[in-house]
Amino acid sequence: MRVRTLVALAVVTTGAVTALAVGCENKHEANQQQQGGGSGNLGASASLAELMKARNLSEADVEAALKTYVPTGKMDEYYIFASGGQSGNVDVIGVPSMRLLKVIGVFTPESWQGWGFGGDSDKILDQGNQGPHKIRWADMHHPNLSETKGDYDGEYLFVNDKANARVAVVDLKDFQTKQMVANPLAASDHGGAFVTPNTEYVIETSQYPAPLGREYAPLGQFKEKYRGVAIFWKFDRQKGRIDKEKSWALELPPYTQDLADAGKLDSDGWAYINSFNSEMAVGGTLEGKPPIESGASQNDMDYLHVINWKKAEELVNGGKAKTIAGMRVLTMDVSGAEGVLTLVGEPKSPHGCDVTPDGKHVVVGGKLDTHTTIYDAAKMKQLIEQKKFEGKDGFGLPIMAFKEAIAGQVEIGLGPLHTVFDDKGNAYTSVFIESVVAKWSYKDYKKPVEKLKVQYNIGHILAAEGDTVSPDGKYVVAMNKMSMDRFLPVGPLYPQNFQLVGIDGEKMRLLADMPLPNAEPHYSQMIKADKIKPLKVYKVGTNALGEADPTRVEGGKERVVRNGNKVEVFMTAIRSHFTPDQVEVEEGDEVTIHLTSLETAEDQTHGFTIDMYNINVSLEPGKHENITFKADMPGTYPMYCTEFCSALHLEMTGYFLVKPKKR
Ligand code: RUQ
Ligand code: CUA
Repeated sequence: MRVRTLVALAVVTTGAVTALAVGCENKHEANQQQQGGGSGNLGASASLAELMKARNLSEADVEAALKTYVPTGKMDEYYIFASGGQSGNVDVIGVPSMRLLKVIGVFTPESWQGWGFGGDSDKILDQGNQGPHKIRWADMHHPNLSETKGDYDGEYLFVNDKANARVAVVDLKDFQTKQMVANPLAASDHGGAFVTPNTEYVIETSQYPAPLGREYAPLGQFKEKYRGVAIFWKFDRQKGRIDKEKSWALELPPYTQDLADAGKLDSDGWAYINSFNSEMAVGGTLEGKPPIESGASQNDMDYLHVINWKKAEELVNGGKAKTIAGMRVLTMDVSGAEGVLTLVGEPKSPHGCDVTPDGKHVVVGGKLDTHTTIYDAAKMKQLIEQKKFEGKDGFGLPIMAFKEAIAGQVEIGLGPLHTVFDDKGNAYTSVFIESVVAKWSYKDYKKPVEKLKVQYNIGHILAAEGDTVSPDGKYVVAMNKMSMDRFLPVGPLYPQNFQLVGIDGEKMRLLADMPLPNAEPHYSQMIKADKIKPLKVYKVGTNALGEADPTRVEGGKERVVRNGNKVEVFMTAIRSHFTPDQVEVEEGDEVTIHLTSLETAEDQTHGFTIDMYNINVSLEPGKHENITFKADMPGTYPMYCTEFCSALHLEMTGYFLVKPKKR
């Protein structure tokens, strides 16, 4: 409305309106712009109308632009942490500008950050190796921010890798990955990473069933040998690391577990995991059997897994678990009998599993169902306490009656998936097939009050602090799988499309499109910017783990130490030289360069590479790196700084000489 008036007025020309329209707080400046406009007495207001005409912009476009434009020198209000999908890394985006601020190297080497090219980050990437395989990619699905009392605290980010069953910990003090844990039990995961309300645990649930510990078993033994599993990774907040020793797991039936969420407030202590393919179809298309997708869609109901994790923790710590592949696992016979693991039906091929901000309900979508189903956490707790079940599944797990466990169902549309929440009791569900965001009230379970078309095939959705105990409202982002006619064509592989939606007005408003050229985002989270307090510089000598490195180098103490065929180079970097700048070793030597940046000024980054040795590290101010490699190629190799750090950046260089062995 404001803009409608504004644009109308703009044509009539008033300085004040111009000032508003150009986002300029200084009226005097705006008036000057008018005078310098060169269009006689038309003024900038008329120019705005002309500009709109020339660029074919509607009033709604102008309003959207004004709502999302962040002028130079001003900051965004929120951060989005988006999963980079198959890129294996995290995208950090500012809202409302939808500008990409950073890509955090996590599972995949990323050379700008020197992530995975010879420095200490290699050791972190190696923590994620599985068996003999150095895995260097990921199918990242669900970033989850650390929480305190169910609210984002801005300290850590956890992410999962669906393809190789791993979880990583990113420290938001420096936006760097600090740890990776490889799942010892499952070969794929999906229901993770989800944190409990005080980040006691990071939950990682398997996706495709397989024998625990990844043993071999023929598909004919699916029911007997194949299993799902949920790992509860214990997070040590003091250390900022997952403590593998204190972590444990729950054996699950071989249904395909999908998404998960932890209870909060009223439902704290509980976790919910949905599943599909309770038919346990395994395909066999060449043998004339139905393909998995149709075999998996026979039953009307799959199962929501309702987990009392506080009780499970007690049982595990009381010695009731069995050790499999080095992990304590509570088996189904114990967890079924003790009320730790209970099932309840959920409509066919569910997806999305989202606990409401008050912790009272769990919302589940359905890929092949038109409803969202709203489960009542308190009712389910009561049914479990009173052991009121309608039967057992094929693994002896108790099943609650669907009708008694739910609070209601809402007819949403075709293919409801994920749900997020605002501060007014509204839920926003991504509706894949219909390509809409459906807004509905999770208080009265009526039909959607509004649907907004998005472009196209929205998979995931996020809202400002939308899965905490106190969502902010304001923004929703539709994460769309397809973007056919939205961006300049770039060949047959299209970008994904993030669409920012304003939800503070009466109606939802589409505000901006952002192409995501960096693979398919799944889950993402949006956090208020002032909750994140990153370092500006490191304390000189800090390594990739965030510790004062024992081999950090002081200025003036640079040296080369030889011990047999082991050569240690203690090197420093400061504008605009490396000391030493000549290093000569013998072919076959094992070389370690301990390299400290002595810089203490903000944004004074250097890079360091030795040509042809696949070595590249990033030296943010104060950073220390340890680079170990074998000097196996005799020759003369320039080493140089890869970041344009000063006027003498090109001179920030030296030689690494490898003297050939006598033959
Ligand atoms: S979440 S299949 Cu809906 Cu991992 Cu993307
Ligand atoms: Cu240091 Cu360029």
